[in-house]
Amino acid sequence: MKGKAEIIHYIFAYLNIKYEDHRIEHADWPAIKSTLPFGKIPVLEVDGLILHQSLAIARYLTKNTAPGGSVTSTGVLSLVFSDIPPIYQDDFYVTAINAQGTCNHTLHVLDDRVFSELLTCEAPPLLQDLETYLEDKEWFIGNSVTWADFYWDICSTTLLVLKCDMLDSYHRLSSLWEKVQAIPAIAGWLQQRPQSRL
Ligand SMILES: N[C@@H](CCC(=O)N[C@@H](CS)C(=O)NCC(=O)O)C(=O)O
Repeated sequence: MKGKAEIIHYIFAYLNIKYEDHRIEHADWPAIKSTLPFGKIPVLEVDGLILHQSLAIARYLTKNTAPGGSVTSTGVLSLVFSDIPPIYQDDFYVTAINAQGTCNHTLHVLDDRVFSELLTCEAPPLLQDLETYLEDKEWFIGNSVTWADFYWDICSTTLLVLKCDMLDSYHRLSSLWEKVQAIPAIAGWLQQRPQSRL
């Protein structure tokens, strides 16, 4: 599984932006959490300003760049980012981490029934919509990769950890996932990224 920061790592890798990556040890987290806006990571410090919320940071970093997509893609971006996030929402995500036994969160834990309903009832129609939308296009939006494709790739990685046959019926989405991972800058990041469970 990959955490909320992963989209930012993909964008940094693709745009070849140099950055300092500060990972937090579990024991240090409570003290750091209280200093952060909304008590969550990732945050990105730019010229002394602390930016937070992973997708807002992604939009900021890709503004006016090719992986940001074009203005006319706004509708499509909202499709991707309104429909997929239910699979990747904060509450769902925390539950998923708990299910994996990787974390000790006690807040916002959904029960197993809600979790499995999300995976088995809510996710398939969303995936089918995305599969249909993708049609025979190479990328979700326009003629080149955008961060919508990166985001899809990261969502897929997590979905497959949670349910390994999750994408079996969605061949276009599966091949998009593979295509993103084959982009040299992304492949390079996948090889060099820390081997963490998140
Ligand atoms: N809405 C935030 C949520 C970020 C989030 O859930 N971060 C998790 C790690 S991936 C976190 O900080 N968990 C620790 C905690 O809640 O104490 C975003 O999208 O950036």
